[in-house]
Amino acid sequence: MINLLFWTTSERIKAINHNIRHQEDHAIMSGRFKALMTIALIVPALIDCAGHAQAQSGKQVTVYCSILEEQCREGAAIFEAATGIKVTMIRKSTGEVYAQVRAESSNPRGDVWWGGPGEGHLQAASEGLLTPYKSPRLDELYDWARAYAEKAAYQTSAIYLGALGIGYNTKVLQSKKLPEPKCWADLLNPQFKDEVQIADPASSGTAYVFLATTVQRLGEEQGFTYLKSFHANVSQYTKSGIAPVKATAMGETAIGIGFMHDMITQILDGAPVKTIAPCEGTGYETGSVSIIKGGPNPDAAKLFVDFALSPEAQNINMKLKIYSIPSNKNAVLSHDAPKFSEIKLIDYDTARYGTPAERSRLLTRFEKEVKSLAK
Ligand code: S7P
Repeated sequence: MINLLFWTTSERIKAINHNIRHQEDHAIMSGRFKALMTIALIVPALIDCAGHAQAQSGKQVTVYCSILEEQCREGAAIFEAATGIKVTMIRKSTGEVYAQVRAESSNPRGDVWWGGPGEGHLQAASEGLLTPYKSPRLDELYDWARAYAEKAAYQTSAIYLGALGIGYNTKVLQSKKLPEPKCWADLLNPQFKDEVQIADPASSGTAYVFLATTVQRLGEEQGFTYLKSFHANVSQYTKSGIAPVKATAMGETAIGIGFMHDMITQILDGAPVKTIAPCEGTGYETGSVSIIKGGPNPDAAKLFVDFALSPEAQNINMKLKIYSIPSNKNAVLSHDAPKFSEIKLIDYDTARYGTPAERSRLLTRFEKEVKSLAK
């Protein structure tokens, strides 16, 4: 078992907010400067990678990808072009990748696990399913991200942060004469019966962050009381965390629970969606990248982790308008990213809720006591 004890929670929040204020200041750069900076950062790095493309050709790497499909595809294309290493990219939700890595542990097929909230990665680390790797890129990361890797004994590293929030479709609420929710407590309003979508925490890292946020906010017993009432308003538990966000944008559900940056992507695409950080405070994810122990291509896996920690990989989000908070100091942070310094965060404890004892137990309890309830 590795020691995953972090700083005290208030130190952690202070460090995150300090770094993020700094990151947000960076976001005030003019568009032109940002564009120049992106070019200045990407071109030399790609030339550098291309230098060893020859040496790497014929090699391959299998990546289990728990960020969004479009991010996975874009990342594979950039990495292949820069290194000559063929990428087999398989997109699955965080809980599904955890289960697959565990099931394949006697004969691992995957090399890298890219993205998704950290709890699944930390559980895999504790169960000896990952290989420690101290990437040279760690020096480029913000303090919160370096501390995360160090405390995880380098079995996983942080690539982004994302705040959990509520999203709602303003047109649907208006047409059904429903109030705009502002707090987690509002979601228990019987008027919202079957109007809320969230993913299943067993498959989705996003929904597990919601489960862990709820029990940290209210204490476990009261948290489960909340979840049971909330269940009455849930129309369906989807497999992936992004599905409720997309359903909200399409007007298929009035309310969706997801990461605020993913709601913002829909808003920027013109969907009639608003997103809020609930008034009681909210939890957040530490998006992670890890090397799978015993994977068939350990050298290529290291190169892929170096890539995932680089500004080039983290700037893919600028193109796709997916504004999670990058861990690399040289990655660009958009004006449109949720302002972490303005969000009321709870003392969210990724390390504790990523232990096998907590994660497996909470998921089993959720399955038995909440999902099994009649509607
Ligand atoms: O990068 C965007 C993002 O939303 O992709 C990940 C993904 O939604 C996690 O999927 P599951 O909930 O289905 O596991 C997030 O970590 C990340 O914020």
